[in-house]
Amino acid sequence: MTQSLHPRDGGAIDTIDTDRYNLDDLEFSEWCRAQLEINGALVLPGFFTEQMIYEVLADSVPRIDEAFFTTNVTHNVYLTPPDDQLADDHVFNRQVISTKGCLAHDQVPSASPLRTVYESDRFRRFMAHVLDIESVHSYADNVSGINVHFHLDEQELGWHFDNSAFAVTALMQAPESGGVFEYVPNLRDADANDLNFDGVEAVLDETVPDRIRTLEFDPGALVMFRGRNSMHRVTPSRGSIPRVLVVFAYNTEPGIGLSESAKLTFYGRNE
Ligand SMILES: O=C(O)CCC(=O)C(=O)O
Ligand SMILES: [Fe+2]
Repeated sequence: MTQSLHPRDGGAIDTIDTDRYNLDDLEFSEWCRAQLEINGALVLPGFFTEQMIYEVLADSVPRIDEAFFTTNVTHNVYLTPPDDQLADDHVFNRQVISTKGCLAHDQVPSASPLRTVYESDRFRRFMAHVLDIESVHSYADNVSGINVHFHLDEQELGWHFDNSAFAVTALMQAPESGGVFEYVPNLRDADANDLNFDGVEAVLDETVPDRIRTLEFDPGALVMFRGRNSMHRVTPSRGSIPRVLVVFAYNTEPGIGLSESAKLTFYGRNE
């Protein structure tokens, strides 16, 4: 049967392709866990349905003007303020550029399939199992949970380590070219306070190209990665089609939300 591309006319839509991926199959979750551990990243192609992609793009691309754009923001790879005890060209202080637009959680329509997925207990149980943690929880603020990122022509994310222990993303639209996710698995051990200056510097100086891996994924893929220890970037998008990527953000504990100042930095507002 041909699926309608206007699912709202016919009620709720399918979001996750559960014919292809059985989220309750423990053997499958174990396999995903092993992939994540070995590679620092897991890609499940075609995880989200075409209907869902259609809906998300229809809900978000026409509202690109409402996104908060950070252009020419520079940061170090550790996403911390500079250390003025160290030289400007010390790897800790070296600046890279990130530019992107973001629709925050409270800008995602209440009927969006993104909310269905984000709130799904089944999806959460699956992720907790893959991540080998007890449970995952929503952010206790109005902006962090679901974010829709846009990269217009020439926009990119510079090399960085994430603050969060894990990331869950879903590509909705690829640009004409560029917008490639590159990463270096397990470049440091954040829990051991290891910043690995030499390793990071070698990547920034492009002296170790063979250590850099490309994560290939098409629209509809679910991507999970451990960005706290695996340094990563997204190369500049090229062309008039924006890259559209959804980030689902969770915490390992309930009740955690962003501070007012962090909201201002990342979302341009403190409400
Ligand atoms: O756009 C992506 O694929 C990755 C996003 C990312 O690394 C981040 O938001 O920290
Ligand atoms: Fe990241």
